Amino acid sequence: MYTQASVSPSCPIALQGDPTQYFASFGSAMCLLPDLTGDNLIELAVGAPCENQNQGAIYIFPGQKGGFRTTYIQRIASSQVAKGLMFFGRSMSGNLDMTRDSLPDLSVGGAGKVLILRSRTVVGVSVSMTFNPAEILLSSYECPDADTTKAATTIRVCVTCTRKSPAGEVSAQMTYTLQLDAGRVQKRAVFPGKEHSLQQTFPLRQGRNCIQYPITLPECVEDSLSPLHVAFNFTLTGQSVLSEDSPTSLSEQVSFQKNCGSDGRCQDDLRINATFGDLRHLVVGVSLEVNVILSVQNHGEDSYNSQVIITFPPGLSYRTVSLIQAIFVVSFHVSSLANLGNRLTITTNVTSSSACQAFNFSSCLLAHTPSPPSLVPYAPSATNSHPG
Ligand SMILES: [Ca+2]
Ligand SMILES: [Ca+2]
Ligand SMILES: [Ca+2]
Repeated sequence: MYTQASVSPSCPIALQGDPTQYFASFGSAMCLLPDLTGDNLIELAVGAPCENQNQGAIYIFPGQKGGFRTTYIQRIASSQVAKGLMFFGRSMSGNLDMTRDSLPDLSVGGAGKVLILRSRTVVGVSVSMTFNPAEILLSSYECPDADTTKAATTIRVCVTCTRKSPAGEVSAQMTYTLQLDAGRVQKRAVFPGKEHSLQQTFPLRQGRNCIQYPITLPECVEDSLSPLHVAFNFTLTGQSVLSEDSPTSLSEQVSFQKNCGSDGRCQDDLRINATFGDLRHLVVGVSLEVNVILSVQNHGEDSYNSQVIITFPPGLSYRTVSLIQAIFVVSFHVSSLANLGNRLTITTNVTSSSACQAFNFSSCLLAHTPSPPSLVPYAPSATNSHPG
């Protein structure tokens, strides 16, 4: 009696090897492998024995829920395992442990040879970074009283390593880099040895592996608003391999203590004053420059991201700003065609991220704008002629 098989002919996914390899005979041999990646899902090995002029190669496709990923995680070419071996990958068997380490091996057949490829222990890592103290204290950074030789904080990085393979030894070297103020041009902090970054290698063991370093601030810190970013990056070498879902970097930050009282909130009280100095009259067409003298005072707690916005009429164009002792001199060019009327008004506004409200100040100056002359030179138009 004929019974219809339950195999469905539909093929929702297609696996593919190196797309630049033609006549590869991809799929000549296939075998299922026990989990190699440490996620408890089986893998698939596919042979392509005619790749590279019949030298051959094999591909490993990782398992995923309901099937296999269509992108391979490893390609092993014949030239990587044996010199001159032809048709590598024309037969395969994956359910064996020839090396007796309880980790699955894969035997791959070629022309006249069978090779055993052994799998390695997969390890997963998680990384944590802490600082002690958790905040850089005012006494460590606020000049002139700061003791810049003492550690401002101590960083501790812990790497927790777990074996993801069901068996096997963890054997790996971790090479890490730690960077202070990563991505910032003006670095504020250093490790012992006065370096902004350091690189070290240590043998990674199962369980917690911790390192710690003191961090010092060798100079007065001007920008205490931006926290100190620390970047940790690492690579693994050795017999064990890192699982796909493990991180290879971590970035954390430590803030500077704010000088803003017990409530932890900074409330500044900014005032601004603007004058034109001794200048009493501005004659448009005669004075080509006008200076605004600005002074900003803070009557409250520390101010952050403080900024001054100056509003000025058309006809003036901003030139420079210079700091002379505690005042700013802002220079403007005055166009000889500026139409200022009889009064030049400049509005200044000071604000910050810690301000309750912005503070405005307007200053004005008598201006003399000559009236446009009523007589204009007569210029007969050469083009305005009527053809006869
Ligand atoms: Ca797997
Ligand atoms: Ca084995
Ligand atoms: Ca406060």
